[in-house]
Amino acid sequence: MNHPMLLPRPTSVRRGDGSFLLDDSTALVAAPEVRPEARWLQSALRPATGLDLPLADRADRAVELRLDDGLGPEAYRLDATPQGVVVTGGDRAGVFHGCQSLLQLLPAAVFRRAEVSGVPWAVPEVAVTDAPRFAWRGTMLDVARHFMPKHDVLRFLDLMAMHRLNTLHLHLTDDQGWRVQILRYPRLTEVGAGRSESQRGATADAPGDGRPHGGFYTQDDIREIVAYAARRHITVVPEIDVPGHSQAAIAAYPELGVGGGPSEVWTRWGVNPHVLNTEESTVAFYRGVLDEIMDLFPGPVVGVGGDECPTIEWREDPRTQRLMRERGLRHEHELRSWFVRQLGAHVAARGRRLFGWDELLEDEVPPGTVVASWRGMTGAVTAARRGLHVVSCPDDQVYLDYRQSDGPDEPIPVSIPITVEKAYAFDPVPAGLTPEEGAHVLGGQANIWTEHMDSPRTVDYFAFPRLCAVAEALWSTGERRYEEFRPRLEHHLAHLDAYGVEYRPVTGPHLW
Ligand code: TNX
Repeated sequence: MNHPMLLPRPTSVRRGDGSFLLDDSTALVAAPEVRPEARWLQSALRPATGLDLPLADRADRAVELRLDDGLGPEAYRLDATPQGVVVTGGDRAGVFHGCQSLLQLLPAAVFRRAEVSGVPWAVPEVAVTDAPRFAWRGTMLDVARHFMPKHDVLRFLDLMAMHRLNTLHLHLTDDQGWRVQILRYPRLTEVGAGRSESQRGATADAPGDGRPHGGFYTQDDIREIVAYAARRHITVVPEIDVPGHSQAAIAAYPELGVGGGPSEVWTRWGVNPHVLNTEESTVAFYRGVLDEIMDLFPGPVVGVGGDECPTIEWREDPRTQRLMRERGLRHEHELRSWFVRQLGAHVAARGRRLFGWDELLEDEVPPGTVVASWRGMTGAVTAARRGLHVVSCPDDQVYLDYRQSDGPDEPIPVSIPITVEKAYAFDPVPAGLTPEEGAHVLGGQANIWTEHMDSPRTVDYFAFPRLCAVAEALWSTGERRYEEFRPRLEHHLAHLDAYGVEYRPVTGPHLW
């Protein structure tokens, strides 16, 4: 290896001829502020190397972790010489990212979970400087359509951290399931977290998978997920989707629906005509839900969805029409925004920012709202020009539920093909914005919708290696060339192999 194959690509790398060997004479030296990062590195190195690097105040042969506030947020320097390794971070997150790079510089077997003998744990002599291009480097996981057990969410967080991704957007509720315990409304999970095998009414447009399915996170599970993420410098952004995509909640509490509402959690995919009513009592209900959500998720941003909200039920309901007149609203889409604004005010009152899909731009949105642009990049342009912060996640580039090729052997051929190369070309800043407008783009995220992913194994296959490409698009500065990325990706896949990720092979036969 004459060039250290880091992924995502760092700002600069200088390679020397020597190397530093990690062995049982090596210690970990860390400033008190970065002890948690040192302990993380210690436990990350232990299983495969069998080394239990002691924490020390000083040592002759050391991996040393330091802070230097001259470096920017999340930035780091990694200097490995035959005498030792020094990771210097602009902040704790920077130190953590530097530790991730250190792991990647070691033989790929370091990602195995049991001791590997006969491997010299050599770090090549390098000087790496690095800093992220964007502050929001995300993945959205839809745990509503198919539940992802806590254990697998924790594993997914480790994989995100390996790729310097720092934001996990959890899509916690949808028509097909409510996945987070809310103490004051127990039926949300007692009823809303499970669906029957019913295939009644399935159509070509709205098929289902005909299987019973269920699962939810207790509040203790959520606290564990949030803490595990925080230790890896990942913020978890919750999303409670309203006022569409809410059939699971309506099944649990029919008074939330229009005219009695449907009585079952939906068993099909697609867009559902059933929506929440907009009574004051429904707004109050969701304020209560968001209160518990904000207690559980300390991050600055709280998602309320706002996407794909059909208005037919509101149009046909005399009571809703009266509420609209009383509120001075003429169109049903104004009612959707009204509803979102009520929740926005509640979120803002607790010092948090509202996060929602680009449908919110069809009307007035509370200042400070963060908009996820999913219908291509149009939403990103509109939001940035309106001075709103943007997270880009255009469906034609970073929807990881879409098929990975246009070949005949696609196991689950959803939508248009998004190849690794196409995902790699993703630029979160849309063309045509002025630099000031462009500065409103916080970053981007890959969205993993799980209608067709009923196991963590399937999520691996759809997420990787495209998520590696998206991670680099979000982290690395400077020109990106796929031909330069490809060999680094192949080197990186050995890490995923060692870790046990069932990614889609980039060459050779696809076994699925
Ligand atoms: C659109 S993106 C949706 C999801 C689906 C996804 C399938 C968005 C805000 N809504 O409800 O799962 O397409 O690709």
